[in-house]
Amino acid sequence: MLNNQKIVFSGIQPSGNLHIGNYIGAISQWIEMQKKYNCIFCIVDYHAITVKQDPAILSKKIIEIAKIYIASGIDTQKSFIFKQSDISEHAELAWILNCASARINDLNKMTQFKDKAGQNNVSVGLYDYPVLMAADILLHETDFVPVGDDQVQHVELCRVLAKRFNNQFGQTFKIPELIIKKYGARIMGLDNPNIKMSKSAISPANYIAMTDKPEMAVKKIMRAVTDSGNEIKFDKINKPAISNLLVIYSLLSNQSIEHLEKIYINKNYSDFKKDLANVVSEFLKQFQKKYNNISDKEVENILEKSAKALKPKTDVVLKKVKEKIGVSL
Ligand code: AQP
Repeated sequence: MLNNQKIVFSGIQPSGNLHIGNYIGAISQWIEMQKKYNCIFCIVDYHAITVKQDPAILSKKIIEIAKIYIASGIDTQKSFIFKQSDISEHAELAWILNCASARINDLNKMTQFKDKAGQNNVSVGLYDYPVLMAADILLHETDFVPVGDDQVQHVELCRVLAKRFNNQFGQTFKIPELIIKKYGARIMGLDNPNIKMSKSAISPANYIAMTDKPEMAVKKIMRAVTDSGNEIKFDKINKPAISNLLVIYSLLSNQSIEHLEKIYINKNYSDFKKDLANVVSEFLKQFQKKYNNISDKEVENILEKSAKALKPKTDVVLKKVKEKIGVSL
Protein backbone atom coordinates (compact mmCIF):
# COMPACT_ATOMS: atom_id res chain seq x y z
CA MET A 1 0.00 0.00 0.00
CA LEU A 2 1.14 3.55 -0.68
CA ASN A 3 1.71 5.56 2.49
CA ASN A 4 2.15 9.33 2.85
CA GLN A 5 5.81 9.30 1.78
CA LYS A 6 6.75 10.85 -1.57
CA ILE A 7 6.42 8.76 -4.73
CA VAL A 8 9.28 7.50 -6.89
CA PHE A 9 8.53 6.12 -10.35
CA SER A 10 10.89 4.69 -12.94
CA GLY A 11 11.01 1.93 -15.54
CA ILE A 12 13.07 -0.07 -17.98
CA GLN A 13 12.12 -1.50 -21.36
CA PRO A 14 12.18 -5.28 -21.72
CA SER A 15 14.22 -4.89 -24.90
CA GLY A 16 17.60 -6.56 -25.30
CA ASN A 17 19.94 -7.47 -22.48
CA LEU A 18 19.76 -5.36 -19.34
CA HIS A 19 23.34 -4.28 -18.63
CA ILE A 20 25.51 -2.89 -15.85
CA GLY A 21 24.93 0.63 -17.28
CA ASN A 22 21.17 0.29 -16.59
CA TYR A 23 22.04 -1.05 -13.14
CA ILE A 24 24.53 1.70 -12.27
CA GLY A 25 22.60 4.59 -13.86
CA ALA A 26 19.08 3.64 -12.80
CA ILE A 27 18.49 0.55 -10.62
CA SER A 28 21.20 1.27 -8.04
CA GLN A 29 19.49 4.61 -7.29
CA TRP A 30 16.14 2.86 -6.89
CA ILE A 31 17.53 0.52 -4.22
CA GLU A 32 18.59 3.49 -2.10
CA MET A 33 15.35 5.41 -2.63
CA GLN A 34 13.22 2.54 -1.31
CA LYS A 35 14.43 3.37 2.19
CA LYS A 36 12.70 6.76 2.15
CA TYR A 37 9.92 6.71 -0.42
CA ASN A 38 6.98 4.85 -1.93
CA CYS A 39 8.60 3.26 -4.96
CA ILE A 40 6.89 2.11 -8.14
CA PHE A 41 9.04 0.34 -10.73
CA CYS A 42 7.57 -0.44 -14.08
CA ILE A 43 8.52 -2.86 -16.85
CA VAL A 44 7.65 -0.64 -19.77
CA ASP A 45 6.59 -3.20 -22.36
CA TYR A 46 4.57 -0.69 -24.41
CA HIS A 47 7.80 1.30 -24.82
CA ALA A 48 9.64 -1.83 -25.94
CA ILE A 49 7.22 -2.39 -28.85
CA THR A 50 8.09 1.00 -30.33
CA VAL A 51 10.73 -1.05 -32.17
CA LYS A 52 10.21 -4.53 -33.62
CA GLN A 53 10.10 -7.30 -31.00
CA ASP A 54 9.72 -11.05 -31.32
CA PRO A 55 6.58 -11.77 -29.23
CA ALA A 56 7.97 -15.00 -27.74
CA ILE A 57 11.20 -13.28 -26.69
CA LEU A 58 9.39 -10.19 -25.39
CA SER A 59 7.30 -12.17 -22.89
CA LYS A 60 10.44 -13.92 -21.60
CA LYS A 61 12.25 -10.57 -21.32
CA ILE A 62 9.42 -9.15 -19.19
CA ILE A 63 9.96 -11.92 -16.63
CA GLU A 64 13.73 -11.51 -16.89
CA ILE A 65 13.61 -7.77 -16.17
CA ALA A 66 11.34 -8.32 -13.15
CA LYS A 67 13.79 -10.92 -11.81
CA ILE A 68 16.67 -8.48 -12.35
CA TYR A 69 14.81 -5.80 -10.35
CA ILE A 70 14.25 -8.23 -7.48
CA ALA A 71 17.73 -9.76 -7.51
CA SER A 72 19.25 -6.25 -7.57
CA GLY A 73 17.49 -5.47 -4.30
CA ILE A 74 14.00 -4.17 -5.03
CA ASP A 75 12.03 -5.20 -1.95
CA THR A 76 8.66 -6.43 -3.18
CA GLN A 77 7.24 -6.27 0.33
CA LYS A 78 7.64 -2.51 0.19
CA SER A 79 7.95 -1.45 -3.45
CA PHE A 80 5.77 -2.18 -6.47
CA ILE A 81 6.97 -3.91 -9.62
CA PHE A 82 4.38 -4.01 -12.37
CA LYS A 83 4.00 -4.34 -16.10
CA GLN A 84 2.93 -1.20 -17.96
CA SER A 85 0.41 -2.97 -20.22
CA ASP A 86 -1.41 -4.33 -17.13
CA ILE A 87 -2.64 -0.82 -16.36
CA SER A 88 -4.28 0.41 -19.55
CA GLU A 89 -4.67 3.91 -18.09
CA HIS A 90 -1.04 4.53 -19.13
CA ALA A 91 -1.98 4.30 -22.81
CA GLU A 92 -5.21 6.23 -22.29
CA LEU A 93 -3.49 9.11 -20.54
CA ALA A 94 -0.80 9.16 -23.25
CA TRP A 95 -3.53 9.71 -25.86
CA ILE A 96 -5.03 12.58 -23.87
CA LEU A 97 -1.60 14.19 -23.43
CA ASN A 98 -0.93 13.71 -27.16
CA CYS A 99 -3.97 15.82 -27.89
CA ALA A 100 -4.12 18.23 -24.99
CA SER A 101 -0.46 18.99 -24.22
CA ALA A 102 2.14 17.58 -26.59
CA ARG A 103 3.10 19.47 -29.72
CA ILE A 104 4.99 18.30 -32.79
CA ASN A 105 7.60 20.96 -32.07
CA ASP A 106 8.29 19.38 -28.65
CA LEU A 107 8.79 15.91 -30.10
CA ASN A 108 10.92 17.16 -32.99
CA LYS A 109 13.52 18.21 -30.41
CA MET A 110 13.94 14.74 -28.85
CA THR A 111 17.50 13.58 -29.49
CA GLN A 112 16.88 9.93 -28.57
CA PHE A 113 14.31 9.65 -31.37
CA LYS A 114 16.81 11.08 -33.85
CA ASP A 115 19.50 8.62 -32.64
CA LYS A 116 17.23 5.59 -32.72
CA ALA A 117 15.36 6.42 -35.93
CA GLY A 118 18.35 7.18 -38.14
CA GLN A 119 17.25 7.05 -41.75
CA ASN A 120 14.77 4.22 -41.15
CA ASN A 121 11.03 4.24 -41.66
CA VAL A 122 10.31 3.79 -37.94
CA SER A 123 7.03 3.43 -36.03
CA VAL A 124 4.89 6.38 -35.00
CA GLY A 125 5.16 4.90 -31.48
CA LEU A 126 8.92 5.51 -31.40
CA TYR A 127 8.29 9.18 -32.16
CA ASP A 128 5.56 9.40 -29.53
CA TYR A 129 7.50 7.44 -26.87
CA PRO A 130 8.24 10.51 -24.69
CA VAL A 131 4.51 11.26 -24.36
CA LEU A 132 3.80 7.73 -23.13
CA MET A 133 6.68 8.15 -20.70
CA ALA A 134 5.14 11.40 -19.45
CA ALA A 135 1.83 9.58 -18.95
CA ASP A 136 3.61 6.83 -16.98
CA ILE A 137 5.10 9.37 -14.62
CA LEU A 138 2.05 11.64 -14.21
CA LEU A 139 -0.47 8.83 -13.78
CA HIS A 140 1.22 7.75 -10.54
CA GLU A 141 1.45 11.31 -9.13
CA THR A 142 5.20 10.92 -9.06
CA ASP A 143 7.47 13.21 -7.04
CA PHE A 144 10.86 11.82 -8.16
CA VAL A 145 12.03 10.13 -11.36
CA PRO A 146 15.48 8.50 -11.00
CA VAL A 147 16.94 7.82 -14.46
CA GLY A 148 20.18 7.76 -16.42
CA ASP A 149 21.41 10.66 -18.49
CA ASP A 150 19.74 9.62 -21.77
CA GLN A 151 16.29 10.05 -20.23
CA VAL A 152 16.83 13.59 -18.89
CA GLN A 153 15.29 15.27 -21.94
CA HIS A 154 12.20 13.05 -21.69
CA VAL A 155 11.64 13.84 -18.00
CA GLU A 156 12.03 17.54 -18.80
CA LEU A 157 9.39 17.19 -21.52
CA CYS A 158 7.11 15.46 -19.01
CA ARG A 159 7.39 18.52 -16.76
CA VAL A 160 6.56 20.82 -19.69
CA LEU A 161 3.50 18.75 -20.66
CA ALA A 162 2.22 18.66 -17.07
CA LYS A 163 2.62 22.42 -16.62
CA ARG A 164 0.98 23.13 -19.98
CA PHE A 165 -1.98 20.92 -19.05
CA ASN A 166 -2.30 22.55 -15.60
CA ASN A 167 -2.20 26.01 -17.14
CA GLN A 168 -4.98 25.21 -19.58
CA PHE A 169 -7.26 23.01 -17.47
CA GLY A 170 -6.42 24.00 -13.89
CA GLN A 171 -4.23 22.24 -11.32
CA THR A 172 -4.26 18.53 -12.21
CA PHE A 173 -0.76 17.04 -12.31
CA LYS A 174 2.01 17.08 -9.74
CA ILE A 175 5.23 18.31 -11.37
CA PRO A 176 7.87 15.58 -10.96
CA GLU A 177 11.55 16.13 -10.25
CA LEU A 178 14.40 14.44 -12.06
CA ILE A 179 16.95 12.51 -9.99
CA ILE A 180 20.27 11.77 -11.62
CA LYS A 181 23.59 10.44 -10.33
CA LYS A 182 26.72 12.58 -10.32
CA TYR A 183 28.81 9.64 -11.61
CA GLY A 184 27.46 6.72 -13.62
CA ALA A 185 24.50 8.47 -15.24
CA ARG A 186 25.94 7.56 -18.66
CA ILE A 187 28.09 4.43 -18.76
CA MET A 188 29.77 4.22 -22.14
CA GLY A 189 30.23 1.19 -24.42
CA LEU A 190 33.23 -1.05 -23.69
CA ASP A 191 33.92 -1.26 -27.42
CA ASN A 192 33.58 2.48 -27.99
CA PRO A 193 33.77 5.05 -25.19
CA ASN A 194 32.05 7.66 -27.37
CA ILE A 195 28.70 5.87 -27.53
CA LYS A 196 26.67 4.78 -24.52
CA MET A 197 26.35 1.23 -23.28
CA SER A 198 23.03 0.11 -24.74
CA LYS A 199 20.70 -2.90 -24.51
CA SER A 200 20.10 -2.80 -28.23
CA ALA A 201 23.77 -2.44 -29.23
CA ILE A 202 24.57 -4.63 -32.22
CA SER A 203 27.79 -5.98 -30.72
CA PRO A 204 27.66 -7.77 -27.32
CA ALA A 205 31.18 -6.37 -26.77
CA ASN A 206 29.44 -3.02 -26.12
CA TYR A 207 27.92 -4.10 -22.80
CA ILE A 208 28.12 -6.42 -19.84
CA ALA A 209 24.67 -7.91 -19.39
CA MET A 210 23.51 -8.64 -15.86
CA THR A 211 22.97 -12.22 -17.04
CA ASP A 212 26.37 -12.60 -18.77
CA LYS A 213 28.42 -15.47 -17.40
CA PRO A 214 31.13 -14.02 -15.11
CA GLU A 215 33.86 -15.58 -17.33
CA MET A 216 32.35 -13.82 -20.33
CA ALA A 217 32.35 -10.52 -18.45
CA VAL A 218 36.04 -10.99 -17.60
CA LYS A 219 36.80 -11.44 -21.31
CA LYS A 220 34.79 -8.34 -22.22
CA ILE A 221 36.65 -6.21 -19.68
CA MET A 222 40.06 -7.51 -20.77
CA ARG A 223 39.16 -6.69 -24.40
CA ALA A 224 37.63 -3.29 -23.59
CA VAL A 225 39.02 -0.38 -25.59
CA THR A 226 41.57 1.78 -23.73
CA ASP A 227 43.12 5.18 -24.47
CA SER A 228 46.62 6.07 -25.61
CA GLY A 229 49.26 6.40 -22.86
CA ASN A 230 49.33 4.22 -19.76
CA GLU A 231 48.18 6.44 -16.91
CA ILE A 232 45.07 5.43 -14.94
CA LYS A 233 43.44 8.80 -14.50
CA PHE A 234 39.89 10.20 -14.62
CA ASP A 235 39.85 12.61 -17.55
CA LYS A 236 36.69 12.34 -19.63
CA ILE A 237 38.01 14.45 -22.51
CA ASN A 238 41.46 12.94 -23.01
CA LYS A 239 40.89 9.50 -21.50
CA PRO A 240 37.24 8.61 -22.14
CA ALA A 241 37.75 4.82 -22.07
CA ILE A 242 39.76 4.67 -18.83
CA SER A 243 37.44 7.23 -17.20
CA ASN A 244 34.47 5.01 -18.06
CA LEU A 245 36.19 1.92 -16.62
CA LEU A 246 37.11 3.90 -13.49
CA VAL A 247 33.46 4.89 -12.96
CA ILE A 248 32.34 1.25 -13.31
CA TYR A 249 35.09 0.12 -10.92
CA SER A 250 34.29 2.83 -8.40
CA LEU A 251 30.54 2.25 -8.33
CA LEU A 252 30.65 -1.54 -8.24
CA SER A 253 33.30 -1.65 -5.51
CA ASN A 254 32.25 1.38 -3.42
CA GLN A 255 35.67 3.00 -3.69
CA SER A 256 36.10 6.60 -4.76
CA ILE A 257 37.68 7.41 -8.12
CA GLU A 258 40.39 9.43 -6.33
CA HIS A 259 41.27 6.39 -4.21
CA LEU A 260 41.46 4.15 -7.27
CA GLU A 261 43.68 6.65 -9.10
CA LYS A 262 46.11 6.51 -6.16
CA ILE A 263 46.15 2.69 -6.01
CA TYR A 264 47.01 2.45 -9.71
CA ILE A 265 49.64 5.20 -9.87
CA ASN A 266 52.51 2.87 -10.81
CA LYS A 267 50.48 0.17 -12.48
CA ASN A 268 49.54 -0.45 -16.09
CA TYR A 269 46.25 -0.90 -17.96
CA SER A 270 46.50 -4.68 -17.80
CA ASP A 271 46.82 -4.71 -13.95
CA PHE A 272 43.90 -2.29 -13.71
CA LYS A 273 41.71 -4.31 -16.06
CA LYS A 274 42.45 -7.61 -14.27
CA ASP A 275 41.30 -6.12 -10.95
CA LEU A 276 38.25 -4.52 -12.55
CA ALA A 277 37.38 -7.83 -14.22
CA ASN A 278 37.48 -9.42 -10.75
CA VAL A 279 35.20 -6.76 -9.29
CA VAL A 280 32.67 -7.16 -12.13
CA SER A 281 32.82 -10.95 -11.98
CA GLU A 282 32.22 -10.97 -8.19
CA PHE A 283 29.35 -8.50 -8.59
CA LEU A 284 27.71 -10.73 -11.23
CA LYS A 285 28.21 -13.90 -9.16
CA GLN A 286 26.48 -12.38 -6.13
CA PHE A 287 23.68 -10.96 -8.28
CA GLN A 288 23.13 -14.16 -10.27
CA LYS A 289 22.96 -16.31 -7.13
CA LYS A 290 19.82 -14.37 -6.18
CA TYR A 291 18.53 -14.13 -9.76
CA ASN A 292 18.66 -17.89 -10.30
CA ASN A 293 16.58 -18.50 -7.18
CA ILE A 294 13.55 -16.53 -8.38
CA SER A 295 10.87 -18.54 -10.17
CA ASP A 296 8.75 -17.33 -13.08
CA LYS A 297 5.61 -18.06 -11.07
CA GLU A 298 6.81 -15.86 -8.19
CA VAL A 299 7.37 -13.01 -10.65
CA GLU A 300 3.98 -13.45 -12.32
CA ASN A 301 2.31 -13.23 -8.89
CA ILE A 302 4.24 -10.09 -7.96
CA LEU A 303 3.35 -8.36 -11.24
CA GLU A 304 -0.31 -9.23 -10.88
CA LYS A 305 -0.50 -8.16 -7.22
CA SER A 306 1.24 -4.82 -7.89
CA ALA A 307 -0.99 -3.95 -10.86
CA LYS A 308 -4.09 -4.72 -8.78
CA ALA A 309 -2.85 -2.59 -5.91
CA LEU A 310 -1.95 0.39 -8.12
CA LYS A 311 -5.00 0.38 -10.39
CA PRO A 312 -7.52 2.08 -8.03
CA LYS A 313 -5.25 5.11 -7.70
CA THR A 314 -4.59 5.38 -11.44
CA ASP A 315 -8.36 5.18 -12.03
CA VAL A 316 -8.83 8.21 -9.79
CA VAL A 317 -6.10 10.21 -11.54
CA LEU A 318 -7.45 9.41 -15.01
CA LYS A 319 -11.00 10.20 -13.95
CA LYS A 320 -9.84 13.63 -12.74
CA VAL A 321 -8.10 14.23 -16.10
CA LYS A 322 -11.21 13.18 -18.05
CA GLU A 323 -13.34 15.56 -16.02
CA LYS A 324 -10.92 18.40 -16.74
CA ILE A 325 -11.02 17.89 -20.50
CA GLY A 326 -14.79 17.46 -20.55
CA VAL A 327 -15.23 13.83 -21.59
CA SER A 328 -16.59 12.62 -18.27
CA LEU A 329 -20.35 13.11 -18.05
N1 AQP B 1 24.63 3.52 -20.61
C1 AQP B 1 23.86 3.87 -19.59
N2 AQP B 1 24.41 4.38 -18.45
C2 AQP B 1 23.62 4.74 -17.41
N3 AQP B 1 22.27 4.63 -17.40
C3 AQP B 1 21.71 4.11 -18.51
N4 AQP B 1 20.43 3.87 -18.84
C4 AQP B 1 20.37 3.37 -20.09
N5 AQP B 1 21.61 3.26 -20.60
C5 AQP B 1 22.45 3.72 -19.65
C6 AQP B 1 19.29 4.12 -17.97
O1 AQP B 1 18.67 2.86 -17.73
C7 AQP B 1 17.26 3.02 -17.76
C8 AQP B 1 16.73 2.12 -18.85
O2 AQP B 1 16.03 2.78 -19.79
P1 AQP B 1 15.25 2.15 -21.03
O3 AQP B 1 15.01 0.72 -20.88
O4 AQP B 1 14.08 3.03 -21.25
O5 AQP B 1 16.18 2.29 -22.24
P2 AQP B 1 17.23 3.29 -22.70
O6 AQP B 1 17.29 4.50 -21.84
O7 AQP B 1 17.04 3.54 -24.16
O8 AQP B 1 18.50 2.38 -22.41
P3 AQP B 1 19.26 1.37 -23.31
O9 AQP B 1 20.06 0.48 -22.42
O10 AQP B 1 20.04 2.08 -24.36
O11 AQP B 1 18.16 0.49 -23.97
P4 AQP B 1 17.72 0.36 -25.49
O12 AQP B 1 18.94 -0.02 -26.23
O13 AQP B 1 16.69 -0.75 -25.42
O14 AQP B 1 17.14 1.65 -25.93
C9 AQP B 1 17.00 4.52 -17.94
O15 AQP B 1 16.89 5.16 -16.69
C10 AQP B 1 18.24 4.97 -18.65
O16 AQP B 1 18.52 6.34 -18.51
